[in-house]
Amino acid sequence: KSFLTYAARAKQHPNPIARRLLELAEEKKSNVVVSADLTTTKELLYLADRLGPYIALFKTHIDIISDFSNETVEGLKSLSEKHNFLIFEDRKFVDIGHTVQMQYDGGALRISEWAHIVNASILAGDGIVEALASIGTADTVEHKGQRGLLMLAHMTTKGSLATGAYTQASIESARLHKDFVVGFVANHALTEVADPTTATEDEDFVVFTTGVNRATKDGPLGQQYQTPKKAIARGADFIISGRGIYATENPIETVQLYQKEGWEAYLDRVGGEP
Ligand code: UP6
Repeated sequence: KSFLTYAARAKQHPNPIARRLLELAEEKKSNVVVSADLTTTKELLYLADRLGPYIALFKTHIDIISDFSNETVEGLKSLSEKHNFLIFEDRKFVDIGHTVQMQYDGGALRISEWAHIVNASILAGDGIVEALASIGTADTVEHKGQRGLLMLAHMTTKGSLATGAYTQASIESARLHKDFVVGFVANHALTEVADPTTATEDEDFVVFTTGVNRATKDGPLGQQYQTPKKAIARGADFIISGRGIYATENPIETVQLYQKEGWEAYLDRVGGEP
């Protein structure tokens, strides 16, 4: 769990994408990530345009878009520039290295071309990170090595097996690839399972917490929620919320509430003035 400000962390972070994200969080006073689980290009881009000013990161599940095309990609890219947010494709890569390379680079969805951040599970071992890093850190014209990875260290659902040795392996793998791994998708800060004897001083993994909802009631199909305030108190640096924001009557008002609550909880943690 970090008690430093985003600005202080941005200055010393070794990872270029982490630096950009921490800088823009400070600039926009937002640690909100909207999980845009919508199924058409029009809805996706409309949400990104309306909520863009209030968020740090826009999370997609691009394979649920029924009419994915070049327009989807160009729209996301231009809205990311217009509103200064980064894009996180929640692809949860999990296959062997050779396969994930093809899924990440090219294919129908061209994820490496437009997603600043993707995530992966350590289920298949550390080779997956090496495989994705060989694409994400490549100096191609499209992204000039400006890509980052999050390790899916926990899951929010009831009965999740992403615990114990699995979570520990996610941390160890992250440590081996600091130039590419930005941090973790985790329900809380991971220092309690990290081995402090191997943690180095320059280590600063960014924690992203899903399952954030101001209504504490858990969702259907095993989804479990915590409030923005609680998530940040437990070590989240960025809070990820989907239905809690986009499925409300007025998503702009709602995202502003999440922004305010998330920012105040962050200030409480770092001991800053509002
Ligand atoms: N997500 C979780 N839990 C995890 C990992 N990822 O909920 O452990 C993702 C889901 C969804 C979003 O794939 O896109 O976060 C949660 O949406 P919600 O806020 O509408 O429940």
